[in-house]
Amino acid sequence: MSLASRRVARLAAFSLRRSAHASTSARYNSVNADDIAHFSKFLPTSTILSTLPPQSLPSSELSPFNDDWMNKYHGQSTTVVRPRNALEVSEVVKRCNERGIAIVPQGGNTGLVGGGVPIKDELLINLGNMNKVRSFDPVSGILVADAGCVLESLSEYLAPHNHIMPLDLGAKGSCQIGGNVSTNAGGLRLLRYGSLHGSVLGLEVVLPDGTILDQLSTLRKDNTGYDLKQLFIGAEGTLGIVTGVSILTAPAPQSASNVILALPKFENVLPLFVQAKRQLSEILSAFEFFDREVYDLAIKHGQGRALSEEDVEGAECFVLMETSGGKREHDEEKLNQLLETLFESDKPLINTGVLSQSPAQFASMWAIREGLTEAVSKEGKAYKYDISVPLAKFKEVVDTTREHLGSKGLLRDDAVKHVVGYGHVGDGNLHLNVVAAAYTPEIEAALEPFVYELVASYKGSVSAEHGIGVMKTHALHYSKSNVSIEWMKRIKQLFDPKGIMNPGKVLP
Ligand code: FAD
Ligand code: 2HG
Ligand code: ZN
Repeated sequence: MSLASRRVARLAAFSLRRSAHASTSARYNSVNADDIAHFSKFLPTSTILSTLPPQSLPSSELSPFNDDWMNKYHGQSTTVVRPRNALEVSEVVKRCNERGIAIVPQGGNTGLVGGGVPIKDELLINLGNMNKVRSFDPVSGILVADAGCVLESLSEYLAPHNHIMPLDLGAKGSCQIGGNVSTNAGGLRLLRYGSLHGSVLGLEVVLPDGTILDQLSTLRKDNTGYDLKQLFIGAEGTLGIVTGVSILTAPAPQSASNVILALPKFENVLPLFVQAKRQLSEILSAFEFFDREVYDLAIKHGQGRALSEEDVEGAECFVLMETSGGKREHDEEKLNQLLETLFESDKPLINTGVLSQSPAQFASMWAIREGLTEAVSKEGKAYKYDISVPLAKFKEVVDTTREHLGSKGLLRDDAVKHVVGYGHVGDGNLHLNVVAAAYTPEIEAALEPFVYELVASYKGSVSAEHGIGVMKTHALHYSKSNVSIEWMKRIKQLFDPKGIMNPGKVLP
């Protein structure tokens, strides 16, 4: 593509985004005082927050709901409702459907693609008040919970029952299971327990006309026709509001260890992964990668305890490897054997390795990896590219992006401060983060579509696990064919003919 035609394509994408925003406000009605009065008939006053009369709250009180986690996307919603059960959600949605009011379903508001905050003044339906465990069967391990349960609180609920959630992520203290399902969140345990498309057994969903679709099955096997729940997993609130989740949890491992390995060069990550899989087989439960620059940011911003100078010297990148299994002696023996092989090799893949010696050290080593997102956001404004590319290309993507920004003269303290990479090697998922002093159109224009074209050249995905939200609607076509997008639109039209459910998100 010539430079001129690339520029035209970029302008077209930009104007598409603008027109999507413009039409969002034109097509929908705003919430008014009559709507608030209507909601007050079945919702307690404490569950309605509004800048409209009679409450007339200052808009700052709605900021935690209108502004996203990165402080990158800002809605102007006047009203947030926080229903306590599916019936209340249904009543709110029925009203919105009749009146043509657009809705944004919201969980813990930790999403990283702007999907959980309004574009304009859509009604926010926050699920935080739906936070009860409905049932847990210790024999099958099947948990049924309200969608607003915070992920970490579900893990705490399961601990005395010797079970764990099949997913874990750095945002666990705020994100909700309904938000996890709606983004099809991946996270740190996907290597072991697979994706939510496998572990979610059933859902309860309020559809855009207010109908409650009860598919809250607790069956592991159910081949009775189309599996509708799969459509809502990863739909980012565009097809309905998830109010209940049935999920298969896992027996808690009897032993777990982790080790941070320091590597002299990125090229060693892949042979190390192959070796780890071969020697650890069933006990390998995580294999996470982070480069040196982002490790330094984590330590600078107080995420986990720094490794010793000796351990990090000469390291280009790190791998955090976790093992978990059923018998401590057996697991330790396997891990020790792997470490011996690595250290005794003629051409060692690693410089050093730090093996956790206590539960506190185990947690601190995970804190480094889990704290990378927070460290990056403390350092500056992050442009986040959550991509699937072949493992061998992880470093090339980071380096090529850095060089490209350099060629535009943007690698300066007052523009782009860092270009870093980390992610889930076991899942082929790289988090390319470009950390800038501020979000500016100049940096965005340098990054997009550049990064998306790079990903497409590797036949990768522009969203491995965070979703599309509002950030990537214009980039969907890099990873989905026209036919796929057309059928996605038809499905959206079928469920939500008035287009009230999270407009401007996912679909271009
Ligand atoms: P929100 O941010 O509130 O919403 C996200 C999307 O889901 C929005 O489109 C919203 O409309 C929709 N939604 C929310 N709840 C519902 C519902 N009940 N019904 C219908 N739609 C709904 N993601 C990963 O995949 N892996 C990670 O490892 C990971 N780590 C993270 C670490 C940090 C520090 C942070 C800040 C984020 C991380 N994320 C990660 C992204 C994010 O946490 C996940 O996407 C999470 O699943 C979002 O849950 P939430 O409840 O905060 O949803
Ligand atoms: C992670 O793996 C999350 O830590 C967040 O998915 C990634 O900060 C990011 O870009
Ligand atoms: Zn991730």
